[in-house]
Amino acid sequence: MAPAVPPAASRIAVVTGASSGIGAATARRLAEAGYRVVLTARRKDRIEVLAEELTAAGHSATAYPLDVTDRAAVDEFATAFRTVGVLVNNAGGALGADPVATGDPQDWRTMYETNVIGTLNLTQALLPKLDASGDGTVVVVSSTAGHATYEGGAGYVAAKHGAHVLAETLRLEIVGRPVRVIEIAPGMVRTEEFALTRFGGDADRAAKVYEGVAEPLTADDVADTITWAVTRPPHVNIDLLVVRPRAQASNTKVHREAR
Ligand code: 8X3
Repeated sequence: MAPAVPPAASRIAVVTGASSGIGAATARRLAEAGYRVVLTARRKDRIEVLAEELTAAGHSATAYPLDVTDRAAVDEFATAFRTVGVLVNNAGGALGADPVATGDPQDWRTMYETNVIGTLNLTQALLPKLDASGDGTVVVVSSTAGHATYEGGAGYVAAKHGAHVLAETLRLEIVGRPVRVIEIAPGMVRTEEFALTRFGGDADRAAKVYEGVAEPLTADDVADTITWAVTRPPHVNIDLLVVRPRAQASNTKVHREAR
């Protein structure tokens, strides 16, 4: 007989990149679903404010400043837990939209480090704790950029393909163990930082990404999707969920209203 699965209230959910956007929205949703959320990100002040807000609302939330690319720090972080129910690998992002011919190799490296190695670090460090929970879930927040390319996607597309393959390979390798691997691949999501970071703080360029798009997804739309997938019964594994706004048919086919 399968071991009894503890209720969400006794389960820990670790969310990386929880300082803003999809990560912060996911931490909020999982806390509301009853998980004890652990918010991690490099920006201590932001996760502390969110943890305080969630705690004041009666949820269980703690902040733990962490750079997912720092393996020693990740290993130290992992020692804080006996079991972990859910790991949401959300930290990552895009830098630049240059063609392959002229893209900055340092940007490529940074994107690989955050989107792929960061996910690898957390997943390796917490896998024994997810196993120990008797019903663990690893979520990889990849992107539609991990499933098809587009001009100018370059280093980001390459890194997100890496994150996708990590999820797919891990699922094959740990089948039979009590850990699910869920990949959520969002398309166009309008967050306060994603496009701004990609374009080095150029607000006009960032705004153009969403220009004329009636309703890009919000961070909360994706958080809702993640929370839905995570809260399915333990035997149900949502392998891969692609979520886009209605106005986006593919990475390159987007309906934009004329102004
Ligand atoms: C974000 C989707 O289209 O900007 O992960 O690559 S896209």
